[in-house]
Amino acid sequence: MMTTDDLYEFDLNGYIIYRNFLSTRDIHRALTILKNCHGAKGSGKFSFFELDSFFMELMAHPRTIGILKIMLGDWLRFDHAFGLKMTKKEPIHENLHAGPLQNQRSFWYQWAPGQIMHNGLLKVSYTLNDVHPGDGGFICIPGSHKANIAHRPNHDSHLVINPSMQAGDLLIFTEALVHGSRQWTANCDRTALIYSYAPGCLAWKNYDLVKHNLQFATTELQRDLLRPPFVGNYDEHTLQHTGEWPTDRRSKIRG
Ligand SMILES: O=C(O)CCC(=O)C(=O)O
Repeated sequence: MMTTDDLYEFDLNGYIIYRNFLSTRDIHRALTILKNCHGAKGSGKFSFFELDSFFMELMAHPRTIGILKIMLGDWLRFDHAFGLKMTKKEPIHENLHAGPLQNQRSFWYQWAPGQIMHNGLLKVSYTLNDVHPGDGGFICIPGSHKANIAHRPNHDSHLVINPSMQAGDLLIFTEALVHGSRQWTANCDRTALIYSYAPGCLAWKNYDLVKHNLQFATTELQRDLLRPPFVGNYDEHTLQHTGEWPTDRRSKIRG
């Protein structure tokens, strides 16, 4: 699900774009549902799970989960999600944020001996409109997920890029990458769906604020991805070994 070329690209840059990931039908479906959505002032954020079952299906998209299993391990979990709707008329707070070991060390990127990739929080962003050079939207400093100097350049630094994309492209980036948003300037609206995933031991967002999404889950995989963070699954009365990996549940996460 992730080729050596993909791994090399992600390792080098801290992000990767899978082109033409969503079908025209899916893009159309999502945009139709989101037609009347408005992003919050200053950030463009909105919530979407309550709007249609399509967004839960996208959370458990088989190809995405296959890629994420390589990046986060089989025991990955969904952490949180939001949509972004930006127009050229509504100003947003332009910014760069995140980076290696930021947010209580929950943003990490590391390779272990044996060529296994380890990630903390990851973002998966479905782009629902074209992004041409200079349009604004997602920005990042490629390679900054491996930076050794605690330094945050300005969001208009020459080190910052604003990648071009087409509707239906999928952008995946590690939160260890210094990234952010730039003012949207194109005539069309910017609409993106951002899903965040974590290794099964980690919650970035307070689970009390996320668990209500379980009411929208309709499949076992969706419910499994929405579980709280944990690894051990035993109590003191059972004879399982301490720290045993919960293989019974792991086998249910299928890409
Ligand atoms: O896509 C964007 O504009 C930025 C997204 C972002 O900063 C984030 O998800 O942390």
